[in-house]
Amino acid sequence: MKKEIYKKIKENDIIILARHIGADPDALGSTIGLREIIKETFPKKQVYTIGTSSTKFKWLGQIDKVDESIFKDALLIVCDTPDLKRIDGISNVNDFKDVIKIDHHPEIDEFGSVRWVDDTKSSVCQMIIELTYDTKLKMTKYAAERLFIGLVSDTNRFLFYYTTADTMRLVSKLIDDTKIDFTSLYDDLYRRPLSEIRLQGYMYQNLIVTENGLGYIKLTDEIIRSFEVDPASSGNLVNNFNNIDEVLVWITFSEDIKQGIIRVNARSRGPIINKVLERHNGGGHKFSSGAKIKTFDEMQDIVKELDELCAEYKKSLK
Ligand SMILES: [Mn+2]
Repeated sequence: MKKEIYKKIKENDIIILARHIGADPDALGSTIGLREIIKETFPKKQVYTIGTSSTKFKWLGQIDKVDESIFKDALLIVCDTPDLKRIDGISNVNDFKDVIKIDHHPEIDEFGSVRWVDDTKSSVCQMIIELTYDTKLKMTKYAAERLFIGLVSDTNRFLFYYTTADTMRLVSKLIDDTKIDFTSLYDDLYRRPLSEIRLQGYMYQNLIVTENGLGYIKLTDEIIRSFEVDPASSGNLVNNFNNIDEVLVWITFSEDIKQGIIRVNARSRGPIINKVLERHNGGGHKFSSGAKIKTFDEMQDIVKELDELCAEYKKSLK
């Protein structure tokens, strides 16, 4: 698989790298990192990363502006995106000469002439490190920094279950080879504005916890605005609610009036939750999923379904 991907990269002069909407460090790190790696290995190739620029993660690197007329002559590599409708900046993958998919989410849409999809990998950044070391691609320090950040972010500092011995081995080699100053990188990734920390305090105070171990919180537009935080980043705070003794599954509902949606972010430390979110216009990993719903009525359905899931899970442990 990795050899096939390398071969396609080698064969194509124009390469476009895409990832999912609502970019996170794994999506950005893998595409910006791979752009750098391909340019280092093949300086004559035109390599671009596309998609909406992220203000929050601007420090990870620039996104390119690309004229759509080159699509028909380009190889498209889609990273970290299981479904076609969530690819940022591309309406039809058939506009491209060829397509490769590299992803660690459970497969939703099967697209691309080469698909490297493995949901046992911690992150797509890990897959790009592996791809680089197992082929003739050349790693650079700049790329290594981006890949490290994406991997650390997706594993929550090596905390999540899909962190494996391979993850550790690859990261160790990466640091050894490129001498990245990884402790200073954490600073950019984890420094946060006070407003967000205060909202987090509000969420801890107001989390509703059911008897079965479901924790949830409703964040209306009014609440989010009173903390001067945007709805997308309020959802990201969900990651800070693990390790609560009484909580098995936890979920945030953040109203986004501008988009006319409610962002749903769910995490679990036991029950498998992605099937529930798939039923509500979402999906994701077994223990980490999201969705977009239209009304707070639907919130009640999700709460009920997840609460039942928690109850079943608890019963299964007895
Ligand atoms: Mn990812």
